[in-house]
Amino acid sequence: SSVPVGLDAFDWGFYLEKETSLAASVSCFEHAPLSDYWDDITVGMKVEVLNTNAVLPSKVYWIATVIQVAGYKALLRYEGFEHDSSHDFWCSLVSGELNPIGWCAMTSKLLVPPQDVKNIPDWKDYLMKKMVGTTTLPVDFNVKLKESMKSSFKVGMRVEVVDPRHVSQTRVAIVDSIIGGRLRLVYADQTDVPENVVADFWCHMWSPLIHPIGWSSRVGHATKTPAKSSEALSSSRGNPESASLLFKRPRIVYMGEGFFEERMKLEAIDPLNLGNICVATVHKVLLDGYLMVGIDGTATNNGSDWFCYHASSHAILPVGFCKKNKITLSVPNGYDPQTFTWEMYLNETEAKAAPARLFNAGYPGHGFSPNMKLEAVDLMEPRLICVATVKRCVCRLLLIHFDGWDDEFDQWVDHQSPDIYPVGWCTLVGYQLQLPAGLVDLTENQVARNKKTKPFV
Ligand code: MLZ
Repeated sequence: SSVPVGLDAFDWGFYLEKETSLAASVSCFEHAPLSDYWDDITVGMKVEVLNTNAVLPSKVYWIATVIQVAGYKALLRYEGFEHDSSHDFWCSLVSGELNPIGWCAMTSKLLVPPQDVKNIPDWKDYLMKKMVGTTTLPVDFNVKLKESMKSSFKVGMRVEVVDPRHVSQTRVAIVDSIIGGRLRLVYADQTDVPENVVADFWCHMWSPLIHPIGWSSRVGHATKTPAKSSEALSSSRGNPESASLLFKRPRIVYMGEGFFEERMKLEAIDPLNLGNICVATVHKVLLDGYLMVGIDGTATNNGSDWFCYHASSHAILPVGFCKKNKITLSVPNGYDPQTFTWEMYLNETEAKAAPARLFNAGYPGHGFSPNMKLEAVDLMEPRLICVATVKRCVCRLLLIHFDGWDDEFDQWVDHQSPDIYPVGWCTLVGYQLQLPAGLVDLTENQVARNKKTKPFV
């Protein structure tokens, strides 16, 4: 699959209005550029921006106020329009088009008021009053933006990545391209894929699915042995390993007495169906706090669908979690969800529940709430980043719904997942955003149409 670029920016502003939704704030996304600085971006702040409400041969600028912030986008109103919202416009805060107050003076640009504002006799006096006590963009905003877009991974580096077709093992892959901290990984060994196809995988550099070379053998995880004759061996000579420092480390867990044990039962997000939280078993305890977990009652009984979760992962949950949080627990085949009880099941299987204290339940809170919009990776097809909505928040977990798609596509993710992004992120990094299903045609037409006509009715 090719690199998904080339875009007509989705009109998030119109869409949010139509859906009467808010966008989750950039500050909710720790891994997103400028996340740490987003508290400086507030409604009411003033900026200098191109004045499109002017008929002059050269470019002129004007002061505008931020009326609303939605992810990386801001709704702006030129100074002078007061309560008249009819000229409001959406603009990206990170496209370089917005400048701090004083920028025009410093760069000898002309500030010219909008031609449709006619009732202000003394602009100087008006502005003096309006500017009292207001804030503007930090002067180093664009410098910080550039800095926070840097990635420590480099094209050509080798990593170990979970094999999506055989989730209990990892395989070696080479970083082929990097967009916004997301890596396109191409498997080193392509001998098991059809000719003319390049098997690849997309994930964020902080994804729990990727590891430094040597990780699998160190912790005791299965790994795909490359075909002897494959190019993998020769190409590995030219490709440096990525230093383990680059990877997100899971928090340290103490594996002494009273840790997870084989055969212990728990609830776990199904790695192949991320909308389901299932009855599950610890099948193996690896080193460094990693566990091989299997969903109970699945067709394959050979361990090929066991999945590696770290003990601190959001994806494993104590017995009773679903009941407590009014989530439908997916029970093993042959059991009735209506009558299933853990007590009975533990009895029947002669197993113990993993003690609740072993799970990473604590979290300091987050800024997400239901109905907020965002851009989210479809983890079942991780090349795709889609228009999405937070449907539920349960402790650390968010249930992500993909707009226009059936609930079957919903996915539980951690609030700190590197696979969810603020509104406007795709445009910022230059990645294709998947539009809500069913909206595609409308949006294509809209590009050709005058921006101010209502596209979604
Ligand atoms: N090939 C898949 C794509 C689904 C993508 C959904 N993203 C939310 C299908 O059409 O089923």
